[in-house]
Amino acid sequence: MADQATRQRVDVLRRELNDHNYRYYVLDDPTIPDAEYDRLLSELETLEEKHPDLVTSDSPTQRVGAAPAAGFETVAHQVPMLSLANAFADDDVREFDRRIREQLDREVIEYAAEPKLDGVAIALRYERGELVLGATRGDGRSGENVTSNVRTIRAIPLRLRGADVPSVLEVRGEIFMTRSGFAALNQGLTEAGDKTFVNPRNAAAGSLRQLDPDVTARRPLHFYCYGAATSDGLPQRHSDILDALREFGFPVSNQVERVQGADGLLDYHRRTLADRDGLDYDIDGVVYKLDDLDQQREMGFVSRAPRWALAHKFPAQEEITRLLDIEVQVGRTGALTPVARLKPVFVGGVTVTNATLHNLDEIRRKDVRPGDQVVVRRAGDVIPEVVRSMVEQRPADSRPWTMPEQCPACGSAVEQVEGEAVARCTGGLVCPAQRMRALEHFASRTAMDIDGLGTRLIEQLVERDLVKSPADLFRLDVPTLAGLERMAEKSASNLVEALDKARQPSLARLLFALGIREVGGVTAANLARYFGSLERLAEASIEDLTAVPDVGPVVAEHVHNFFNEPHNLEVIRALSEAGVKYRPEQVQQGGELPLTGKTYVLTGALESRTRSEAKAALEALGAKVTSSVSKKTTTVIAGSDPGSKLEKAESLGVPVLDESGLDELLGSV
Ligand code: 9MJ
Repeated sequence: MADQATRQRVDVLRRELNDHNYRYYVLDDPTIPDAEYDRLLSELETLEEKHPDLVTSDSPTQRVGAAPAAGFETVAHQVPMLSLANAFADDDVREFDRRIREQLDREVIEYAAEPKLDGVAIALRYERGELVLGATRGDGRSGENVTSNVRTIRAIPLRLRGADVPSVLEVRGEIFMTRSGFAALNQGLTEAGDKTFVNPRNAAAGSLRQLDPDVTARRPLHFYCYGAATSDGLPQRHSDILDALREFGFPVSNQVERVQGADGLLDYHRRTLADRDGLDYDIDGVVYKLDDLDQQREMGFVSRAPRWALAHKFPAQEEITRLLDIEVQVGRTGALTPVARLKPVFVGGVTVTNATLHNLDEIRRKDVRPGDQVVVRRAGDVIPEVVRSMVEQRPADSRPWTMPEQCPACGSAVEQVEGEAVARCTGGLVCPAQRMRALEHFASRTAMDIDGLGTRLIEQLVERDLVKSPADLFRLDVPTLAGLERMAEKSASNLVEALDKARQPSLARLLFALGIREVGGVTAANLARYFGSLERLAEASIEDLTAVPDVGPVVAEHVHNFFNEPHNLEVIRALSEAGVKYRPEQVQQGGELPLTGKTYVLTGALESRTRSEAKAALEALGAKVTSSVSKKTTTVIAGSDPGSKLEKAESLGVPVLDESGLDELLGSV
């Protein structure tokens, strides 16, 4: 007798499996990967084997598949559609071959080996050469009549080719969706705001079970055949039957091979697994079949699976595990990447403990939260990724994840620029994750131009903790440097000399050397010329900054964020203390062009030009054209129906010109 706990477990498993079956077969919307379903089913099978008194007629172990959905007529298969015994390990395959050799009393067995397509099994009946019925597998004895949908699949011939066709032929095969077709379909569904499919197999199943064949017709479905229900009038070897079916007009995978013995089977499995990621369709294993039909008959069946065939599965590419935490990694450029820490899980042939989550947008889109049960996918050599969360299993008090506001490596503020997916640490100069790169840039020829301070040397200085921030460079002395690898007294004193020389950079060089995001040499020179000193630049508002030639709102935000980070101000102070004094710049807010340094705002409709033409004409004369009015605005140019910008100009006392004024301005300068 089974104990209470076992009874309860059996009940739970049955309920869950029935739910999953319903979701899979009726709703076409599974919530767990196949491997997880298989595990639950095999757990139930094991328990029922141990306790036969617990078996009930409605147990999911007592049938294959589920009731057909309303809308399709049920058809009985004249020859049942078989299922295949599964193998995962090489030993299972050797055992399969050993049993056949023993029963047939042969030394070497010849097999047909085929890829195992991951789609929807289908039976196609041809009478007098014409397609009369397409039926799904259903429970193997009867399935759904989906003829009108099947007829829309162009890979399936409506009439057999050739003059000499059998009076009745039933062909079996797999309808599937290509990966590229699946990606395109999902993209279209996303754009239309519709629900997407989880994988190509579900997309194929969902497409085939559309009640409107027009919808099926628009889906990128494909078909490969892998056998016939009867062999009347057909060759006596399975591989020859496939050739004959090809002649009748059916697509057959070009990966079908004839191989010998267990070694031949295992070699085929290895080669096909290696090819798996290069294919444009999903395969979840390979299928071995005794090639000789007489030998097939001799081997016979156990329950509903033939003893002459075996499905040798590949490792699952999707598994479920718990998302223990979302951690943030800081890259060399300061980009923050969220990384999923996972409860270790065996997927795609390896144990996975981390997976990428890409960025915050991605996490939000997928609504992935720490503590969730998540589906992890690892295909081939691709980095494992979190595909989705099992939202329905989430505790009620769970909260969405947010990006930390401080860099986990250095504590500096994190910036998330509008419209950019990536969040970044603003402490490039002090952040240990970015130190190497920041120092390399600082010392480089176009920045501080410190001769002799190359990557190798910086690496040593950072590794030995001799240099944490740029100011530390200027405190290095000859004995310390001479003690490093590949350094001698002479090269050490040369470097100290070079550092000394670098103590008087131009403001532009120093600014560029600080490595502010998106501030290249030209922008640094413009900023230097416009503000004249670091102090003034540090105090500039976003608006002040956008008045500088070449500086748009994004660069302005980076500069502003940089000077608002106390760590960075500390670095600048330390540089000054270490004797770095930049040469002051002649402030030059008017440049070479007549309107350089002037800021205009355009509002309302213009008559003789569009607003963007007017903007281009002003910019060509060195002006900045911005979209909002402030007291820094030189002049507002107002066309007809100007709206609130004109009001704002008037309230701030900013001069206003009409279009004829603009004509004069453009003509007069
Ligand atoms: C698939 N799924 O590719 C069979 N299959 O043969 C191949 N399925 C099969 N053969 C007998 N290649 C029953 C199922």
